[in-house]
Amino acid sequence: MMDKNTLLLTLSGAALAASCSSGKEAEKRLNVVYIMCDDHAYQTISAYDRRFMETPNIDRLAAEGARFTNSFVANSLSGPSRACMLTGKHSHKNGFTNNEHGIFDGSQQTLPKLLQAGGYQTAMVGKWHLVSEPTGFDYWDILTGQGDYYNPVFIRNGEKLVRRGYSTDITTDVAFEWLESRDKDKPFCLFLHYKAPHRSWMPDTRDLGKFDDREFPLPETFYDDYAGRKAAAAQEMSILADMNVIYDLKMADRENEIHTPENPHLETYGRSLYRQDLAAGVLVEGRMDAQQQAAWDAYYDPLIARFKEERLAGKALYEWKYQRYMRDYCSVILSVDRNVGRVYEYLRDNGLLENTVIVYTSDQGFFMGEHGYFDKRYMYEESFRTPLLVRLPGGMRGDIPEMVQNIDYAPTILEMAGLPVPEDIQGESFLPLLQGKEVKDWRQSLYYHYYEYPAEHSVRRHYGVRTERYSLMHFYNDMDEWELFDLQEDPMQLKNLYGQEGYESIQQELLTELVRLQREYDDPALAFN
Ligand code: SGN
Ligand code: CA
Repeated sequence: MMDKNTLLLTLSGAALAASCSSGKEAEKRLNVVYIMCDDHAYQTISAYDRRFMETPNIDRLAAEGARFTNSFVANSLSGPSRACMLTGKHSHKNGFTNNEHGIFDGSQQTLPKLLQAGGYQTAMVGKWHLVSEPTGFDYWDILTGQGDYYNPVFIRNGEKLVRRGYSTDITTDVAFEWLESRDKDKPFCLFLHYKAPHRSWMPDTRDLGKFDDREFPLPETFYDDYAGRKAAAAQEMSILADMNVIYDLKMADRENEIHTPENPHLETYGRSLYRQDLAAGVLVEGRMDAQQQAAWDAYYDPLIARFKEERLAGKALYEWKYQRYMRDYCSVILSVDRNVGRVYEYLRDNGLLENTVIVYTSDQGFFMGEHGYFDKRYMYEESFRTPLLVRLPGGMRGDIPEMVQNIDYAPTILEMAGLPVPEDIQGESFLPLLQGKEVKDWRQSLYYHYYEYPAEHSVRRHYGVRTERYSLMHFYNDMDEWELFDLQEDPMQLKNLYGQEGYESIQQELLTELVRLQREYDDPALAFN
C-alpha cells in the first residue's frame, strides 16, 4: 500500500534546535502531539488490517508518514506501558510493574520533565492511570482511574470536575483549550490519551448500531484448543467463558437479571456494575443523562428482548458474543478516528502541521478473538504488538520494519526536540529511521516482562525474548512453562516448539539472548542465575 518513498529532512532535530537561539524559537523547534489510545488493536486500524473497519483519519497519518510494522510494548498493560513510555525504561527500572499495586514515582526522571527543562511546554490530557499526580507537565487534565465513557470526571491540575458529553470528544476539546491558551512563543509537547476503546466498549450514542449489518469474520484461532500450551490455557480472558453478557455486552434488562448456563460469573459480576456506569447521578455525579440514556435504551432494548427470546447456548452463544463484542468495539473506534481527524484539522487550520510531529499509538495491543481471547497481557503477538504511526514533517513516508518498543518513545522525542538523551534511558531513538536513514546496528531482539499475577484475567507472570523470527517466553511464579514459536512457520503461535527435537540449537541461542538482555537491562529476575 505504501512504498518506501523517502523524503529526507533538511535539518535534523538537533540541528534545528542548535540553529535557534531565541525569539522565533517556536517556529523552528518541532512540536509533538502524542496521541495514545487505550487498548486499540492494530487489527481495527485499516492502515494495518482491512478485515474489520475503515479508519480514514488514522490512515491519513500512515499515508503522510511512517507506519511501523514491528512495533511492540515492554509489558502489555496500561499503567506499566505508560510508565515505560514516560521514562524510556523497562518496568523493573521505572518501578511501575503492574496496575494493581503500582504507584508511579513521579520524582524520577521523565520525558516531560526533560522536555520542560529543554524549553518545551508540556500537557497531559486524558487517561493517566499512574495513581500518583502527574509531574513534569505545565498543564494536566486527567480522567480519574480508567475514566468513564459518559460525562467523565477529570482532575484538572489537582481539582476535580465533571464534564458532560462523550469521553473521546471531550478529551479532544480539553486539548484544544490548552493549545489555544499555551504560550505561542515556545514549542510544545501534548500527550493526548484517550480512554477509548477500553472495556466495556461503550460507543457514543451517535455510533450505536453502525456495524449491525456486518458479520465479522472469525479469527483463524477463534477455536484454539491450547494444545501443547498450558500457559495459553491458564487465563480468564476467554470470550466464551469470561466475557460477561451484561457487563461487557450490555444485555441488561432493567427489571430482570438474565442468566445463561454458559455464563457462571454473571451473577457476581453482572448487572449492578453495568448500571453503575449507566445510571445518571448514581454513585458519582454524572454518567448518562436522561437524553443519553434514552438514546442508549432505544438502541439496546430491542436487542435485549431478542437476546432473551433466543436463549442462545454453546457455539451459537460464543459466536454471538464475538459479533456483539466486535460491533461495540469498532463503534467506539469510529469516535476515536473522528477525533484524530479533528486534531489533524486543528493543526492544519492553525498553521501547525508543518512543524508538529503527530504520533498515533496505543498503550498495548488487544485480542480481537484470536485464541478465543479478549484483553491483552500475553507476549503473544496480538497483545505484544501495538500500532505506531508517526507523521514527521519532511520525514519518511512508508513502512519501517525495524523492531521498536515503547521504551524508545522518550529518546526519540527528546532527539526530535534537539535535546540530549540521558545515559540511563534504556530505549533507543528511532528518529534516524523516521528520517529514512539506514541504521546498520539496530537491535535484533526485544525483551518483555509481564508481572500482574495473581490478578484479574489470571495471565501468569512471564518474560521473554523476541527476534525477527522466533519468540521464546517463560511463564513463572505458580507455573514453570516455556513456549517457543517460529513466527515465520507459525505466525498464529499454535505450535509450541520448546523442547522439541530439531530445535535444540535455536532454543539454546534464544535462551542465551534472553539472559543477555536480562543482564543488559539489569532485570533482577534472571532466567538462570
Ligand atoms: C480493568 C478491566 C480489565 C482490564 C484491566 C486493565 N476490568 O480492570 O478487563 O484488563 O482494567 O486494563 S473492568 O471490569 O474494570 O472493565 S488496562 O488497559 O487499564 O491495563
Ligand atoms: Ca490499556
